[in-house]
Amino acid sequence: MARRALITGITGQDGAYLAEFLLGKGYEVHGMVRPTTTAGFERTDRLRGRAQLHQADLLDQLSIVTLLTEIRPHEVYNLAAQSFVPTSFMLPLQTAECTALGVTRVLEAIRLIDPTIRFYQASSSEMFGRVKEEPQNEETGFWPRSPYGVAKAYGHWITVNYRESYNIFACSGILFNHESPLRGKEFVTRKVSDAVARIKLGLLDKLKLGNVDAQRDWGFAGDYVEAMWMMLQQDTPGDFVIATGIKHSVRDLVELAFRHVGLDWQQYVETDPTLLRPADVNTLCGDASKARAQLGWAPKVSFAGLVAMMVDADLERIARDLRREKSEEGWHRDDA
Ligand code: NAP
Ligand code: F7E
Repeated sequence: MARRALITGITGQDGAYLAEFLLGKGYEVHGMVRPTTTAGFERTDRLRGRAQLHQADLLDQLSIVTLLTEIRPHEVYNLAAQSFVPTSFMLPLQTAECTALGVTRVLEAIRLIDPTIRFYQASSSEMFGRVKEEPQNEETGFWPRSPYGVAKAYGHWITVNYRESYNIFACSGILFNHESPLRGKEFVTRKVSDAVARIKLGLLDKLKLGNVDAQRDWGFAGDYVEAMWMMLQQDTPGDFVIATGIKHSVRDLVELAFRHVGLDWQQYVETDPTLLRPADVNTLCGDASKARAQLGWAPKVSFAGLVAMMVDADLERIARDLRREKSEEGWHRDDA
């Protein structure tokens, strides 16, 4: 009998990659979708007929209880969150309700319905915030710098607490930034790849950015979802940092992305103070030695490979949309 997995946040970037990965492993995949989804179904369309989608909301305890009762999954991957840091400054309470308390709601449902369900919590390097040491590992203390980071720190500790209190197989994956062509366009890597493609195709002339000195440890989402699954296949649950161990600045990212299409970034990029955050995380770099040793996990895609993949995907997508628009215009002219 196939193992059943429930993914909250299946309409997000990681949800799409994880669903595909689990289907490849022979899982029966179920996804939780908010009736008021903001991400929409663009990423889940390709899963049609292969993954089953169900309506529920992390803000609504009974909807989660009902869902677990219906599906009775063997594994739950809690990827749903309000995950954009600037929005968390604007909506700190909504972020706390979803990104922090939402974790407890899922854990409570597991405790009530079936405490043998294995649980993965999508924790974040944003918990390290104003870093206490470099690189950061599972023992590094937290100093979150945004309502999002604070909410994720709560989610991490409640996961540890349910493991220690109720013996639930609960793992916290402390994932550093991971990106892909499916990344939301509000995040800096995709904002850059989309703008570079538009500039190259003559559709845009400027790209406005905030803190270009910020440094991140960026990896490929496809590599990172594999680590989530690996954590739940262990004999004992634990917490793991997932990262490449290499950091780059936003400036490096921009330079590389423009160079990939033969352009000089300095002619197109402007800084905009309105894009600065009330408090930013200036540097992050992870030490994934534990994951490498215990899970046998290692990233496969390099930073340069990731940037090229994202710019090429946006170039292809935008050029395709342009061709479609032109051919539709042609149809309309013929009709007139
Ligand atoms: P994402 O693209 O922003 O996806 C977030 C998902 O959460 C969406 O499917 C969204 O669905 C859903 N969601 C939001 N509020 C919800 C609610 N109240 N109830 C149910 N679903 C809700 O994020 P991602 O990049 O895939 O990241 C996945 C998880 O990993 C998130 O928890 C994120 O915080 C965490 N994380 C991400 C990274 C990274 O670099 N990508 C690193 C560390 C940790 P709708 O809006 O469509 O309803
Ligand atoms: O910003 C700087 C910005 O929004 C990265 C989420 O997935 O990863 C993500 O959070 C850096 C920051 O990601 C712009 O100030 C400069 O220092 O792409 P980001 P993030 O805030 O690191 C973590 C691990 C998560 O868990 C989160 O869910 O880039 N930056 N100029 C900019 N950032 C954005 N978005 N837009 C700019 O124009």
